[in-house]
Amino acid sequence: MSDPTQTTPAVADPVIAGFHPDPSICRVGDDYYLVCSSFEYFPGVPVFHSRDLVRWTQIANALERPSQLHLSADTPSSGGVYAPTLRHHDGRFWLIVTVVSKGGGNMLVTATDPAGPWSDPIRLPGVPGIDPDLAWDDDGTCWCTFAGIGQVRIDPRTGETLGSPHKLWSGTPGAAAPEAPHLYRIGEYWYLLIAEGGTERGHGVSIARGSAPDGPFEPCPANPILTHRGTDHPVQNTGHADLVQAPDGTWWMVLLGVRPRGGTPGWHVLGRETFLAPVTWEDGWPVVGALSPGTPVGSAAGRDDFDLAELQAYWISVRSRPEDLCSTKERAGWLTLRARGASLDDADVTFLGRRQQHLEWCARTLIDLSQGRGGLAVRLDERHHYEIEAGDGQVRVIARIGSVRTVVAEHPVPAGPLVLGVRTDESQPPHDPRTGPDALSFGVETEDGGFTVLATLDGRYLSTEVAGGFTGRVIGMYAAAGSVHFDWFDYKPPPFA
Ligand code: 6LW
Repeated sequence: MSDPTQTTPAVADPVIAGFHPDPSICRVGDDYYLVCSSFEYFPGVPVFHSRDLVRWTQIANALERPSQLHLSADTPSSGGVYAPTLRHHDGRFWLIVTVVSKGGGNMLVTATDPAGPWSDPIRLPGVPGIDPDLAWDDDGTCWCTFAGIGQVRIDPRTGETLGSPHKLWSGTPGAAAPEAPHLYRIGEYWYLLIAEGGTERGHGVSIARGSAPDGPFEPCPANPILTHRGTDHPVQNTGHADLVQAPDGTWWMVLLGVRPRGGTPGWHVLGRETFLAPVTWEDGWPVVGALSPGTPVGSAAGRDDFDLAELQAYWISVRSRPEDLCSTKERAGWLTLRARGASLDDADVTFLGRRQQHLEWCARTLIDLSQGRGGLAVRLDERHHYEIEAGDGQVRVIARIGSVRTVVAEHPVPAGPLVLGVRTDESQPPHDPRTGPDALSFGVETEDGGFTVLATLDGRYLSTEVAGGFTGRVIGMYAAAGSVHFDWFDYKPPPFA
């Protein structure tokens, strides 16, 4: 048992903070591009750009049209879009991904500009499983490698499989879940990088090499080449990696990791985030260095006044985003959400949110309830969310934890627009082992700019260790009845005033 009086060491920073797992990276000239999984959210597959591997800007979502991504209403939370691979070949970007949803499966989209537009999907019905990878041989043969670890040749222009899938490698004997394969030609070898041990605390990265893309492969004697299992490192669950070479010849790994906080067993609330590590080579095997210092701030802190006709790329909705239910065009300068589902418990809730990217943060929104009821929510999934909801002259804080749904606080409010807010409770010491990972205070802003807290809730119930699944917290606005208008949404790290 760990010593409960021991406090958690200082955290290391990701390069892309918040729920941005399963990173896949490629470089073209001086430009790096990176994509992540997006699960039940729409649009899907955020695309990032960087020149230095540390500072990343989101430039698109690859799956942003209903013709590219249809997530049926019965797509469970943590179903949907899994583990893309991004490659540049023959003057085009190729993105292959699994959509875990009715009518989904493995598919690929292409673009000449990673900022879009991306093509409609080419389906790959003959590619089984999840985590597909793409690699090309010198003669143009395209190898698709998938979790398990298996492989099949494909024609990426038609989606046809050429021959039957064959088993490639099972990873370290006895290790769970060999997955996330990436195949590379580096020097005289073909390298097969995989994740194993499961995407939880046992996660790690292993590698094998051979002289042909379809094996046989010889495992690295130093496997796993990366894992934080059983260590006191503040970043845990490290795995699901991809390699890239910089223009100066140095090698780098992007990988996912989580930042658990609080007492035992530790809760992480931001989902799996993207980290960076340097790679050197010894005897033809990669050696992964300590995680690089990342950037302390995520991509998109700040205020959105909803003055643009199109929503910014970081906004995501649950499963779909029909324009007649979610638009900045209906009332200029405002976001209008029209209710479909009646609450965040419903699969078809009208919701627009952004990933939580900071450990301490505050979000506020100015809401006009003259035509409906709605609010501000922190969502992990349908069964795990907290929200502050207003309408009919009342404001209430609601907590949904597993099968339990309860109104925690209720208060009358005067008619007219209202500022709703949620913030991490700064009075809670974040590294106190007796507490959860954080505490969230929900309230309303007073006329003089003060903040009246209606309820403070333990953040552990909106963590992956409680809720399960592959995602992280998303903070946003929703409509519960009628039409609800939002003048602005502000999200930022401290100071809150
Ligand atoms: C993904 C698998 C994994 O498909 O988690 O961490 C799964 N690795 O490779 C969901 O992201």
